[in-house]
Amino acid sequence: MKNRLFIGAVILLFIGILAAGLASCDIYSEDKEFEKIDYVIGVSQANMRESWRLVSTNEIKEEADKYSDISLIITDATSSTEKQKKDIQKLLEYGIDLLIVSPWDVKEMTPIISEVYQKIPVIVMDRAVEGYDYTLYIGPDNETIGRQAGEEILQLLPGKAGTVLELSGSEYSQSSMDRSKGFQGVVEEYPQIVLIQNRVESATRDDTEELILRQKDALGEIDAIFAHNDYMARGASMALQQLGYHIPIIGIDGFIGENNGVSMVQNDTIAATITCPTGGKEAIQNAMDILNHVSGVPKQIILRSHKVTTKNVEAYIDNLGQTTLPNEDIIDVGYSQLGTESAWRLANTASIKEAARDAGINLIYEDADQSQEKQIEAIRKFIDLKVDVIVLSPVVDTGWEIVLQEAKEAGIPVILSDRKISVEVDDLFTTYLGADFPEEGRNAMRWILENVPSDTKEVSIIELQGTLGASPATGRKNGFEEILSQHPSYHIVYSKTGNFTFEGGKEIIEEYLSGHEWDIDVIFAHNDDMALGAIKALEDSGIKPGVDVKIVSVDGTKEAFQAIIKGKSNCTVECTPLLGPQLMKAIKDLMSGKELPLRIITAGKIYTKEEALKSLKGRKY
Ligand code: GZL
Repeated sequence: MKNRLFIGAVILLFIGILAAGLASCDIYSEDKEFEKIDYVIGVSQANMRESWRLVSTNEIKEEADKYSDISLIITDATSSTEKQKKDIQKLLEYGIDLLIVSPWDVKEMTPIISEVYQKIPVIVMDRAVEGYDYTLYIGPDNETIGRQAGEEILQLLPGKAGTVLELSGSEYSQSSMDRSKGFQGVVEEYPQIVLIQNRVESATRDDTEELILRQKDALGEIDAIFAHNDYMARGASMALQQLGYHIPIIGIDGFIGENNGVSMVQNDTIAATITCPTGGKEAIQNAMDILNHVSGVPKQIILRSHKVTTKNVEAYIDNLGQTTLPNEDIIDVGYSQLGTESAWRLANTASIKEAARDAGINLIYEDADQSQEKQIEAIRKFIDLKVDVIVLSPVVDTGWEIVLQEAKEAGIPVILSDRKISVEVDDLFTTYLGADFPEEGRNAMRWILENVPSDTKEVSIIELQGTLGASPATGRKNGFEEILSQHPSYHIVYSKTGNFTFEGGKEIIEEYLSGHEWDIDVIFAHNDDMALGAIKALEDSGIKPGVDVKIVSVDGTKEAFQAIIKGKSNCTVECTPLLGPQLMKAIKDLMSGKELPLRIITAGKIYTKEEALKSLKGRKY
């Protein structure tokens, strides 16, 4: 908590500087008494030119207004990385407690943000920096937004045929590239659709209007236009109006208010817009949880976007006005857990049961012993019981469409906990809460590169895979191989599934030993239990695990820590099973009418001997 006099001095100093016009920053603490200010939150905004950023900043201010004990200091980098670096330095000098930053140039800002993260909590918004050196990332899924725009453009083309003009933003804009990827992924499935791409570097209304006017002779061929934001959509619409053309347009951002996307759909200026939420409100809500050390703050919050069309615009606007009411009733939750195969799973179940008890939520628990059939039966049982919410930890990622469609028709929302599913339509579940599995696999291979040299001999790796078709196994394998493929002197020479169990890991090594002279440098196990099984098999054969062969695994269980401390294993990549608090918060938010993010992503650290020694005492799992 800050010294109140100090905070008062900071704010007065800032107002002084502001008055002198020496800084393009703004104190935002209207009507707040300095002596009540406990936290100062610095906001480094990339610019205040783009309307999307103005909306983001206003949402931050509006949400901050609800807390009497915080003050904001907002800086405007005016789209300059050099200035953003200076702004952040200045904010640190004024002693802010937490930084919210929307980076202008992600690559340039990553090291700066990483440095700040060593000192105070950092919330990154809108554009994700590389790696995980921040407290929380909040942003949209631009590839999904592009895919939604593609699905909408198909509705505008009779027979799914015609010529589409895509007006994209700067080639240096990650969000624009992601939107194009999602959009083109849809339209390229239809050979009768011809796609013409034009880039508007500034992504502004005026430049778009000029571009369309310049292209007036070619407009006769165009059947629909997709613009990467609503300002460009408006510019295109203004040009078409001047030229007397009526071509349907789809935009992105979806704000309310004159000349904004939703209002343009409402008055038929454009055919549809895809909302791109800013996360400003969520940034302040999570900032307060972080500053008050509330448990369950995730690593990433990926916000949900909606298609707003002439058909649903009125309902969309009505729904926006819905206030969220705290849910006082007992919430009944049907929870289908996949099994008891590992220490991770046992800790995961315990965390969820404990959190449900603490939250006063009635949890109806069904264990499936790693059987998808039993999970489907459990979901049908929950539907018959008319529970409020279904939580599913899916043993594999396919084969869920039918039963989840039944839940949807019964009006019961489904939350995916821990593992993902692959479904064509993304309205069969409300949100996914779990880890970034490919990143865990990348981290495992990065550790090998740093700790197992290949300069004198090529490195042979055995991979102990998790359950085939399960998202953590698929994701970790893909992430591991993504890095491996860049280093030709490292090879996976043997890879089998141990189904995430101790016995499974042990049997793979015994099988390998029965047919080969031991020539393995590293074992990569998709979870700690299989690594521990492998250690047993190695010791039974007189091979020193952790010495004769390095071992890296995933989960971060205390048993893995103990093996690492004894020198029998070398590294474990944490994947927290303690999802209970976040899951219950999501359920309560859902039941009070709040919209849940598309994905809530947890993250973990990498533990070797030194970190394991420091963290073993008090380890919860
Ligand atoms: C990961 C989880 C995996 C663990 C294994 O989220 O699904 O399943 O890594 C567990 O230990 O069996």
